[in-house]
Amino acid sequence: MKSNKDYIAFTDEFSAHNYHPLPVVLTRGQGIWVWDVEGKKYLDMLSGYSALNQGHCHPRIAQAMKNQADKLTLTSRAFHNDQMGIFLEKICKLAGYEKVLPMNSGAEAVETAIKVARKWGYYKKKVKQNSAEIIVCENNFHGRTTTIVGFSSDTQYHDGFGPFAPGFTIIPYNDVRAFENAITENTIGFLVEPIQGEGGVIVPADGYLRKCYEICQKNNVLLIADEIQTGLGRTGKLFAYEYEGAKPDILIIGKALSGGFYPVSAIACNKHIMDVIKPGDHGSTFGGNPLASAIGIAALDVIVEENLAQHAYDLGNWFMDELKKIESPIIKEVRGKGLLVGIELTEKARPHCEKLMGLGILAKETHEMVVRFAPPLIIQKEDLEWALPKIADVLKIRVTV
Ligand code: IF1
Repeated sequence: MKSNKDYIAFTDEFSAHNYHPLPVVLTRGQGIWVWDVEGKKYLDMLSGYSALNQGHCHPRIAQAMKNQADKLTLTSRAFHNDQMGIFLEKICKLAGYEKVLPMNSGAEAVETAIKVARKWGYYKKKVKQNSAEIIVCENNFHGRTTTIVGFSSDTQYHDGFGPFAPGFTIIPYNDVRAFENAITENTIGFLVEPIQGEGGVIVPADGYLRKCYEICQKNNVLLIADEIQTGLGRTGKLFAYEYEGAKPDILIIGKALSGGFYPVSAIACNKHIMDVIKPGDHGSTFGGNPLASAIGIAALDVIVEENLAQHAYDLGNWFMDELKKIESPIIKEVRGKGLLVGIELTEKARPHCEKLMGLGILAKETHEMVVRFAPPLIIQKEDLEWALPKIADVLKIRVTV
């Protein structure tokens, strides 16, 4: 039997080195647990960056995928299929919008939102052609395409990938005045994460999103919420914007939209925005395919029928209260919403993630100093009670001398 080390050495031979994963090779996942190639079991506290809100290999989604995989997987959009309408109706009813444009990766959905917003700007707001501006926030993460990294404030994400698309204004996050002052006659959208995940689980002040929503309404600017990570129950509401009553003009979803089985993403908005898109304006080979749609239908049913948002709300609050009881010289702040939790340390988080791995807990550092805990939303209190003493033991001790 090959060891973790053997697999890593073998894979490194052929793989681009575009990640620095923990030295663990996973071979099986079930619910909140994963196993490595040496048979060791781990509690997954990352959930595929919130694509696995329903847990690994959720049987109901797996069954939906298997049934559809034997029937029809792809038609292209040159023809209709019998699954897409059911899927898009479910999103519209759940999220409260009239129209959906289905895509694949999160970045593609963000790009789609940018294109739809710009076209709305030119044809509905009557902004001068090719002068549309979209306001974004420092520390944003919206994906890895060159348009998107072009407005990232993180040098690593855009170093060496220029030149970049114009038309984006970067402002500080959680600063209403900065947002209001950045609006010009050409501003057509404000693209924002309700909580900045990769930015280090940055939760803005209460009322921030609501005030931005009101400023958008006043200035005829589209509020574009990237809920690819915060959506679908993760923060204790179906969508994080619900905490603020700041319903976006364009909602972007992905990740858990498929329960981790398949890249499925979408944007949702109302007809007066989506009707700027005419046949042939936009699309993709796999967008809205019957397999993705069948998986998405089941993934959404699981989130609703297992009441995952409320569960994340109740358990997340208890979990954060417990984490705040840990007395440690290196814990600077415990923050988050629902089961999107970050612990900011006064030193690098990576060594602590490596120690947690040794204790059977998989977590990932973000922005160097933050340990992110985002377990599948199906996790139970006793599972977190199992993890808490281990987390406390690791985070009580300084690693860097
Ligand atoms: C990586 C981060 C998380 C996202 C939000 C769009 C996308 C993501 C809010 C794009 C994707 C993933 C991408 C993955 C790591 C992970 C990540 F660290 F990069 F930022 F989750 F925080 N909007 N996030 O979080 O969706 O195209 O990936 O489907 O690129 O390393 P995607």
